[in-house]
Amino acid sequence: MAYNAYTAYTAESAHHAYTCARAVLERNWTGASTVPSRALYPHQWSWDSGFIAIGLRHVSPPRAQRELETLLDAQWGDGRIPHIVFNPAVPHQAYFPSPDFWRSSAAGARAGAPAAVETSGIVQPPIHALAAWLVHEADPAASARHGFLARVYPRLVAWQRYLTERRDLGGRGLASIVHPWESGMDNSPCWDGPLARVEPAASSSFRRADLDHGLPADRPTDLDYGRYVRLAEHYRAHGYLDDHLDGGPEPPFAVEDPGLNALLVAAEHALAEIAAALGEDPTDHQVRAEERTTALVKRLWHPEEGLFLAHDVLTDEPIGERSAAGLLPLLLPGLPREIAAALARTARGPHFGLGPTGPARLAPSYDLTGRAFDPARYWRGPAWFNVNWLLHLGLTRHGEHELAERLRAAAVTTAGATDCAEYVDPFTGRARGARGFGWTAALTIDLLAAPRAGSAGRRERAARAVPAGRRSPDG
Ligand code: 9WN
Repeated sequence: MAYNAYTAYTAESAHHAYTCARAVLERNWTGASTVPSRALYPHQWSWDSGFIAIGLRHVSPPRAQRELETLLDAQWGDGRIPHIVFNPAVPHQAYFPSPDFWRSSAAGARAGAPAAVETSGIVQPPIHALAAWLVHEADPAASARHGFLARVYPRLVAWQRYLTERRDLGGRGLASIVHPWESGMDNSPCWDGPLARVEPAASSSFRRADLDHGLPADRPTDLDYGRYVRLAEHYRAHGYLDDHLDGGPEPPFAVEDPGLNALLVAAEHALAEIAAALGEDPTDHQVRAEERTTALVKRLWHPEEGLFLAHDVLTDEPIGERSAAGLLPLLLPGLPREIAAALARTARGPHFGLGPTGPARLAPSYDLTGRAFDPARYWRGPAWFNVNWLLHLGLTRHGEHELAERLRAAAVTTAGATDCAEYVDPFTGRARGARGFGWTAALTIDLLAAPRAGSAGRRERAARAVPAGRRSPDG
């Protein structure tokens, strides 16, 4: 049977996936947060922690709160949430670029980098407000008793403001990334064009640590790394300031990514929910969510492609590569109905292959027919669980239940069969990258708990999916 013919998983495969995912979450927990991978990524990552908290809430809501608050403790004065928070107990050679590369507390002082902790200087997509809201919803009474939302709300608002004000580099109502890592989809072919203009740092000037743990065929190339290093050095040399609209230097890379901007609008909706739960007026957030949905559609929607495309701010041109990021605006409740329907058609079509007879088991990160497609290499084709989780949520929101259920079933069985791999071949589900990966584990638990279309309420479903007695005593 073709994998995409799955519409459900067996109780046995659900149990196996759950057991494996729980074990990963325990193994990767440091006491204050969760590492994405013990070997490859031994620090705290920003969007990883958001996804991890979304799964942890089913295991232990207090631990999920802690995950997010540890991250927020490293927030900069200008509102940015750094993409890595370094664990000082981990030796520098364990991960590159290490704290002595970023030098955040010194180089980032003018932008408000914290003095007590070392971080990177760039950011990742803003999943955090949605994560905070979902964590709250897992146990609203305990969350209210501990003042969780009241503590995180002002910080999440400052983060939103950083992205919408400091990072609107194109002046078009959208946030820009200044480094490919900020998209979270590091070596997506979408960045090849804008990156080609960046002179790479010599590969002899740095030592990659990722190849100590990952296969070169699964990872970005040395040439990509040279460019990543050059861009980060450039940003660092300017104090990580985002001031080019106020006369500062123009960034050598500035792109509007539909994935990050979709999450930014989803964050505004989540902030509205949080404000209302705190007894505040949510109207401003609701208005901004609407305005940003309009900007996203106006600037990045390409009807002839049936997809949102990234936009190069420096050349003011769309980037003609099809990435799964272009499907993520499905997350937005206010997306016009015909656009949501077109996105679902694109997901089922030849570029993403998710139709009933299509070749893909899970949504690939990049166009199956694209010039740069590679089923093994990182964000150039493999399927990632966070992207598939976001698509599951978006498809469900727009009534595309059949496809959403197929993604859920494929994600759960694939995670269980691969020891929660970092990413997988989109056709075969063969494991790639790290095993025991944090967000794969967490999102598997969340998918097991998510309500099915037309089924009983979420809590009832969650109680059935997450075996009794599995919640931690503190949860
Ligand atoms: C650079 C931690 C992170 C994820 C990213 C993923 C990868 C880092 C790397 O790992 O990026 O940030 O070293 O390759 O691309 O999405 O957050 O899991």
